[in-house]
Amino acid sequence: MEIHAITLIPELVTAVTGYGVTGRAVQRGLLSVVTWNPRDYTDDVHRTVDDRAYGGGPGMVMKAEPLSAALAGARTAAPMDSTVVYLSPQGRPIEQQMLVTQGRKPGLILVCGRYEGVDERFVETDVDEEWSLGDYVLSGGELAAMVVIDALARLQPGALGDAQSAEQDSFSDALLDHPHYTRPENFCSRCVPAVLLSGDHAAIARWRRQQALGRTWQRRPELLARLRLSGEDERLLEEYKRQLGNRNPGAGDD
Ligand code: 9D3
Repeated sequence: MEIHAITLIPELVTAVTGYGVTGRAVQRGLLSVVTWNPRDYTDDVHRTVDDRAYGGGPGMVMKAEPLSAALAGARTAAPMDSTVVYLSPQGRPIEQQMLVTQGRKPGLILVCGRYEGVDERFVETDVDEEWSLGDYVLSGGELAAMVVIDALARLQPGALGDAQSAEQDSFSDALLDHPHYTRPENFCSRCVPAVLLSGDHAAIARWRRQQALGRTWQRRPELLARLRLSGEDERLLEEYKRQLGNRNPGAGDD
């Protein structure tokens, strides 16, 4: 897929294409990232991209004309019907399913704001969707764009190794992961759970599923509430709670 990013700091956004899974996806031609700088679409000597807010108050606002002109540039190069996503604190919190849906399409145009944000008329006329990373304050949309690019890169067919991609089609989005261990068997007097050394692959799969269910129940109960558990999952989770209660006397049992 092609991702076009409208940004005042293109070097920041393109940094993700130089490393790791994202870098390999670009090298393999599975992903391309192209930047468009609103500053290159100004017509005054100062190359002005921001101005004071109507109504007063601190902080500057990104001007609509350079943004719109940069977007027109992006549209000439991007696949037809590319979705225009503005990354902003007012947006819909990003979830994996939104990225899976977007990752199957050929083109995406990301708009990164700086300062207090962009002129609302640009949002009204040019933006299809507004996405947020969550309820905390960043200083601009570039890091959010990098997050989206990273998450989309690893969803492109062929971007991950075989082992990783096989793991992806399973239930991995819905539950938190189980714990992982590697050598040595004993680290700071803490041993690897015996079942993982047993060679009993069915028992290992059961233990991992139980850990995933139990940790999700403890740490992210709202994720568990979205699911309809099988009878086997219910039993595994009940056993997890019971074992926890035994090691933690007096704890609640809901
Ligand atoms: C402290 C500034 N705030 C004024 C009350 C508003 C504000 C303006 C601009 C807060 C953040 C930003 C810049 N943020 C983004 O561009 C951004 C963002 C974020 O801050 N949090 C979560 N997701 C995102 S996506 C883009």
